[in-house]
Amino acid sequence: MGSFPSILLAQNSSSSPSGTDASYRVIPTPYTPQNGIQQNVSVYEPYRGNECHGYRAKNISESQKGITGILELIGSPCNAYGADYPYLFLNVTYETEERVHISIRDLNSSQFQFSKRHDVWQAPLYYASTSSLNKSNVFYEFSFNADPFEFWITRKTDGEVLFDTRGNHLVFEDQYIELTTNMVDDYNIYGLAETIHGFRLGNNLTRTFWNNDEASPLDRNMYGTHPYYLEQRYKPLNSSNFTNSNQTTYSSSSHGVLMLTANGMDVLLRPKYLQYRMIGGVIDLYVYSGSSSPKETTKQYIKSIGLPQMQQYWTLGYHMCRWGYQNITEIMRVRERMHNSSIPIETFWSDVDYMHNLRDFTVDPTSYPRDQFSQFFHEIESSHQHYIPIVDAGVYAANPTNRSDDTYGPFYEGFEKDLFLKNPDGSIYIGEVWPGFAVFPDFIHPNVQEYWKHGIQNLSYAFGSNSSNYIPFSGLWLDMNEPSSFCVGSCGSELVNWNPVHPPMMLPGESSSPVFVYPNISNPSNTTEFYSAYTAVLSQYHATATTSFQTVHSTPGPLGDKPNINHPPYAINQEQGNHDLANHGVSPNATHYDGTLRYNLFNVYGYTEGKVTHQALSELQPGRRPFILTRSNFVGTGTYAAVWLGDNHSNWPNMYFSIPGMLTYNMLGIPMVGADVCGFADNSNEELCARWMELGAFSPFYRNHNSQGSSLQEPYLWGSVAEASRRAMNIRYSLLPYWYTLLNQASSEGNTIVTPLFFEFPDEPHLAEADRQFMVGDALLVSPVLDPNTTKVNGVFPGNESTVWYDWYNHTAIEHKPYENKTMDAPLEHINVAIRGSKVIPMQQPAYTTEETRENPFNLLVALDKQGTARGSLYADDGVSVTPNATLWVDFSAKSNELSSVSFGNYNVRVPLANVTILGVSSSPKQVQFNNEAVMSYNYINETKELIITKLENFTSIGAFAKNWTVSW
Ligand code: MIG
Repeated sequence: MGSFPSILLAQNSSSSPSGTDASYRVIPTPYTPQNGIQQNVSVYEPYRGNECHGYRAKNISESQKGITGILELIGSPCNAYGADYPYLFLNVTYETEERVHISIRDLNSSQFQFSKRHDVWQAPLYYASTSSLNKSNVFYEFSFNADPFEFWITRKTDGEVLFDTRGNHLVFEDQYIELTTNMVDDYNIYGLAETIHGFRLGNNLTRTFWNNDEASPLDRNMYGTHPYYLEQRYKPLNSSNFTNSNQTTYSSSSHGVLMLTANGMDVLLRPKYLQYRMIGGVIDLYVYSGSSSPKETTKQYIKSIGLPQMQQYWTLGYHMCRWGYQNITEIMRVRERMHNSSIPIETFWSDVDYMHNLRDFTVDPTSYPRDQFSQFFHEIESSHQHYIPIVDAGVYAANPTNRSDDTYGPFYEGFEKDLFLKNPDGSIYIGEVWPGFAVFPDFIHPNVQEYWKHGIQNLSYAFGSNSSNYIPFSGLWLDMNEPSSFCVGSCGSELVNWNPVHPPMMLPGESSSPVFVYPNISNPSNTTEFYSAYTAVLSQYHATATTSFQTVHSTPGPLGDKPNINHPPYAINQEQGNHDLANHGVSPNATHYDGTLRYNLFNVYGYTEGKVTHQALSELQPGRRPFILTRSNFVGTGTYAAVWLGDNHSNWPNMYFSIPGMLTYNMLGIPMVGADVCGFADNSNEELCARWMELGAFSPFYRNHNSQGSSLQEPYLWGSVAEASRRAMNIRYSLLPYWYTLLNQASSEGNTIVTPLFFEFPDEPHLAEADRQFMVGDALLVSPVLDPNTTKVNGVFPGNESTVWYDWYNHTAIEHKPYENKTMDAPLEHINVAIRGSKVIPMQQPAYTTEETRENPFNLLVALDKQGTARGSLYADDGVSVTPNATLWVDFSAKSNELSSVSFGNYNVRVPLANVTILGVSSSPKQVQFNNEAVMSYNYINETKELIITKLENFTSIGAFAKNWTVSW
């Protein structure tokens, strides 16, 4: 985005939100510099660590549970990027059979220790130690050399060295910590989110961790932080026992590595090594010894950071969003047109358009009036549809000289209770976001929970609810929570009595001169009626705001002489212009209530907002699974929220990158994830949007979202997009029981919902890089078209020659050879999907909403392998409760011409079973039986070798899985 020279302010006149009659004034001296101070990115500068000689280990004491010792600096301090600690404390703990924790910190604990802040971040890995564990029964071995200190971790079962610092010295300074592990050649690692990159990261990449509001910058830091990678290794096997051609066969193994910190860091991926360069904190390294199955390794990790929450059933439906729906009527019109086009829509979303003056927890009385809203809510509730509004992290900072601002409760309540981030001098940190100057809730403050819940409750009232028990929205969308701020530093401190109406940059849809985006604040806010009087606070604020807020924070600078918090000596490769850490975000010297600098908690702000919002919704709607979509995220966010991949662009590469994006988040414990379908920024087009609606139907979270200023992209706007959407959604909705079972497996076991090919076929090295195809669960292979101007797509069908794949549409077995890149037909409205032989897939007859689909009969798709066997399962419950009264688990198993269904649990789906379709039946059966009773209606199709059994309702009228049954043929 381009920059304006200064902030534009509305004249003190009333103006309409439609924005034609705006006038502007300009803040005389806003804040300089706009983009912070130029930093020279250290990774591109000559390396300063050459004079560092590492540490030597002393006083080592070994026990069955681990190792402790002291590390002593070798030689004189090298002061590469800070001051070296002369002594360190080493603590190696065998935490579980498969996880070892290496902690290295300074002796006096003056460095910030993230892992001590259980008030901020907690996970099962803090509690997992078992007493029977000892050195001999763990799966790994920790070894070290004392002088210089270096360590390596070996997996006992196969001798693989998983982490190895030999030959690399440790640097441990107050603002710079360096730890390096040697890597195997051409290593395969995945994770280290969030960035836009292929799924396999390669060995020529610098990953920077600094949560950042930026639209899809290739390879650069973005909204989330996950300093975890999974490494997959292949070993050639003796090739004597193999039958096909001259290809080698392989075995494989995987392990995982987490560096648990919220501090900024660069991670250098290089051909021979991987290097952590952290600008603060301590070392909390967790190595997971893994497994021959990358799925198991992933479960080890996800279980340790916290299993993802279970989502409500309806969240699997199709979501429609746009920034720029001018009024509620436009949304109601979308509802009508979707319906008229027979394209399902489950959830309507509102971006900031619904807010009054872009302020959190308010609703615009003119364009989103309450009476129309209540009609809207009434209508969508009767049709089982949903609504989700956005909430931004920045809360409007009231103008003390503007009396109409006195009614903005969310600011005054937080001000009174002292809940906003501070400047180092104790004044409130005032940045700038959509509503103008804004303050940022301190989401680790002990009292922030009540405040935030109050805000959400008030939002509910603002939408027209008149009961604390009735919340008309079905979830919340948390945006701008890195948090983003459009200026550098506490730019509002001196200027809080001015009302900026336009951020200091161009907005989407604007050309040379800005359009009027922010209405002037002259109408009394509709928040008036639901906030109690803050009279005392108001006068305090009015009195102090013009004096104490004027402390100068406009130029971010060092906090004393040393350390330099905003401009540390090691400059990480932060993406924003000039690489200034404070650029486009809330600066590192902003301070939490207890004095903790954001510097040390920088990457967890969005995580903590998600956690607090989750708790608030849990209290407001007891027993119901909260649905939260958050942009910024951290290790463990999946416990509280779903994630979308942020601002992408309406182009083909961005559509492709959505696949590695969702695969990566799935292996990081945030399975409910998806990209803005059809693309956010720029204009989408018919072909792209058709392909993307198809692909999106196979993402766990399926939402079309579009930027203000971009042309409309609702799926009914183009014939082919409408048709592609109907077809793909028909598949998605028919698979809802399967998707929901996957959600359950993700939240109970740490499974992935969408799965990379190598997770299912780990012994095929050619799949290590495969990210243009993916699997849904372990039974469906999706091969989307990711390029323009083509009706063909290439894809592989993994497995060996005995693996069978069936085409989703015509049910024929697909001819394929191992390693073959096969070309398939892919007309514009068609997405290729294959079913893996050996799987049973539970389905339901699709309807317009997920709720209506739940009312329809079940079908089973049984895809036999070459031995005539298949397995599958189904999970079902009420779809909303945190702790359902009853649950159902069903195991399906087919062998020797018989399919059995065995149920566990008391939940009754109530609807019957209608059809069972069996693929790979070699010949027409003599008879078909349900529990030994003859079934009359079935059809064997010789060309496709499928047996279609219908009208099973008669046998299952009390509920498809209320009793165990068998079907034989
Ligand atoms: O800086 O609320 O990622 O989904 O539409 C733009 C407006 C702010 C960024 C989000 C995007 C949303 C937009 N927001």
